[in-house]
Amino acid sequence: MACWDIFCTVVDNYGDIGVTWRLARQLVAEQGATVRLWVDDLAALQRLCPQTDPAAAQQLIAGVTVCHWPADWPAVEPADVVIEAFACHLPAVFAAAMAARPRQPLWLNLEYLSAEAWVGGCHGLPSPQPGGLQKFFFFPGFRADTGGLLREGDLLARRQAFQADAQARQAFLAGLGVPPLAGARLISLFAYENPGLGEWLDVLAAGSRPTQLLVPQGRILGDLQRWLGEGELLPGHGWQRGNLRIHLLPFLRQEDYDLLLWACDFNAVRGEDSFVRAQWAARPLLWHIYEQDEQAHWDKLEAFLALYLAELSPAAASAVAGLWRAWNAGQGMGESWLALEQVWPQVAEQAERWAAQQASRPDLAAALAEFYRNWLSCAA
Ligand code: TRH
Repeated sequence: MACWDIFCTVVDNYGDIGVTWRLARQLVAEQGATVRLWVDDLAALQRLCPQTDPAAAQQLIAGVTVCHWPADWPAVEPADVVIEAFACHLPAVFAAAMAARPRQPLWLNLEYLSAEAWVGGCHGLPSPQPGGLQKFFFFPGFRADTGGLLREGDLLARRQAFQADAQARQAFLAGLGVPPLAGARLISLFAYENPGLGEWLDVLAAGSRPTQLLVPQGRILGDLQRWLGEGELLPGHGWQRGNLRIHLLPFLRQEDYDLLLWACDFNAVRGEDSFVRAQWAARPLLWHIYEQDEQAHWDKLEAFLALYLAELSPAAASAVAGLWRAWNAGQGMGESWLALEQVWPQVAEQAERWAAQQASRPDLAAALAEFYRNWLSCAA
């Protein structure tokens, strides 16, 4: 059974820890691996996984040994596979210990997710390191020439069962303090600050169909508060504006956030991990991409849209692209939301088709395990 070390520095937000925590659990549960997850900020993990003790140097959760990444690195024997997530820098002493190991470990740099075509050409490329160590770039992605997406083996079956079970959905929502509302459309909202929110909420409030908007605590609350014209917004509270009912939720456990995505008819998500999870929910979605220097995120956004919309009619593709561009530009949400409503059935069908297509490929944890096996057999 191979041992893996995964290193994660929490830059900001929750994507880095969200992805590595998910990967660590899946390697244990499905690949029979022994995993140590090194995290520099345990408080961030605690938000996703409340049983985390933020003060513990080491703790076992879901079969993963979660270790605090200390400023003073202790003497630690490196594992068989070492993953540095998102180009975080391994402690120099640890890298030296890797080089000194009788059988050197496989060293992988797990990169950020992108649908851009160049990713396939870089996936799996070696990057020579001092001391004879072998490091490789490992790219998640949507295309066949990448490492795929994180997806637990039973994820789609669990999602389908939940979505087919109206009682389970209702009980879950009731547990969040969200009562059923006849004929309402459910939307979840997780986003960065966005000046375009008000325009969207205006059309939802004025719409002929009731909408329930479920907002876990996060960076969008300032814009929501301004639109509502209220003081501090507290989880558990709700507001009615026209045909729009807004419910503020606490930040959920990562497993419960999946259920929220499955329960909703439309999900506004952000970053990397929630973006992928919303795709597995197989419902129409809206992506607020993480802003990058020199506006590089726009190329990423367009690359994804080109793939995601390829099988839609021009009218439906243009409605989705228009909405996503408006949201990321922070303007034009009113008109583009109304355009999306016109093509909703096609977009909903596409969301299901896309999830099934992506799920027909090997998942990221399986691809990593296979990469390691191949590397071992080449080294033998
Ligand atoms: O938090 P993010 O904005 O993370 C971002 C991105 O990953 C980005 O690519 C990266 O460069 C930047 O961080 C540093 O969005 P993301 O990736 O969706 O991560 C959020 C995590 O939080 C995800 O695992 C889902 C989880 N989550 C919960 O567990 N409960 C919740 O209530 C919500 C809203 C999210």
